[in-house]
Amino acid sequence: MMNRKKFLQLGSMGLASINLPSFSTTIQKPIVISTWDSGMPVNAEAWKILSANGKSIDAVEAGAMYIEDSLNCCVGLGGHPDRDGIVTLDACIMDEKANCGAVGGLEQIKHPISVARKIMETTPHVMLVGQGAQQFALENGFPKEPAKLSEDATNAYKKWIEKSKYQPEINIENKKNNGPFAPPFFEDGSPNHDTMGLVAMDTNGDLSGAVTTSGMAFKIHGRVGDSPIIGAGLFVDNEIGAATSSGVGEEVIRICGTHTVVEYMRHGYSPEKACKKAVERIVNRDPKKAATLQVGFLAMNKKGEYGAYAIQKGFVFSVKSNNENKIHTSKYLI
Ligand code: SD4
Repeated sequence: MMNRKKFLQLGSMGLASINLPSFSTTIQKPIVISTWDSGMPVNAEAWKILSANGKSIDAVEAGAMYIEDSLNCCVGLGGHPDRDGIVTLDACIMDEKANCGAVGGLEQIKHPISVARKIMETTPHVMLVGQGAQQFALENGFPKEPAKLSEDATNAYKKWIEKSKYQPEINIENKKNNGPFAPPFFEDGSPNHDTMGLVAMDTNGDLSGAVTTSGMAFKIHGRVGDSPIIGAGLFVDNEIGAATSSGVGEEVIRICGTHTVVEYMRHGYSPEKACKKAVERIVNRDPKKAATLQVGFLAMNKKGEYGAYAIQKGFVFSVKSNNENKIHTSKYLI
């Protein structure tokens, strides 16, 4: 007959054997993931910090700054203007301790991501917008610079102003450019995604994220999307994982998108499945409307596993770790 001591011994062996696989699971770190194929050089910039055992918060800021510097892209002062022809920038940043900072509708400042970080580190607030955000930036030594609309952005704006039709469509691929890695385009061929979201885990296992954008092209002046809103465009929970988004911000805000993704991961879903569940929330609410727009989520969990999901075809994301450096195509729902 089995005595109590033997039972307990067996029991503990049983438990050990159940727990073993998770102890032996290798955590992929450091690692950085970012939205779109334009995330490749962004990841490379973040990697310089991550591979030198730097902190994920520094890595994501450096990645976001890189794309803000590159005026050929649709992010930063070279981005698409609003309907009044003014470039307004949104950004946010969040670290492993849930410290976060954000700016909305910031004009004539090259690095909104660094202003967001400054707000996070030096004020009791999370978000500053418009004039107040600019004033804060200037007072903190960020130089004022005029927007430098890229050629693409200028042409797209000139084309748009002809009809001034307020019907923004984001990130839906032009049928003519539907190769697996073709970026989404406006009718005239210019790229129509304007957002860089990235999430990184450093060698310490700490997660951070950053998002920077010129927002939806030709938006109403003053409009702020999901990108600088913590829980919509970005959310980091260092116990669980982190997520970012791209696409029509209004739809992301309606479901607190990235917070929702992280909560699905908390309940055991993989990053890809968690992103899919969030996309389903948007689509199920209004399938007809969802068919006309794009939203993509990108997420990472604490094991360094990552995944994405979008409403439509065309969302791609970039990954850099010790094992890979490549662009992935996101799965999509409709
Ligand atoms: C916004 N989500 O302002 C952003 C736009 C975007 O690729 O992601 N563009 O709604």
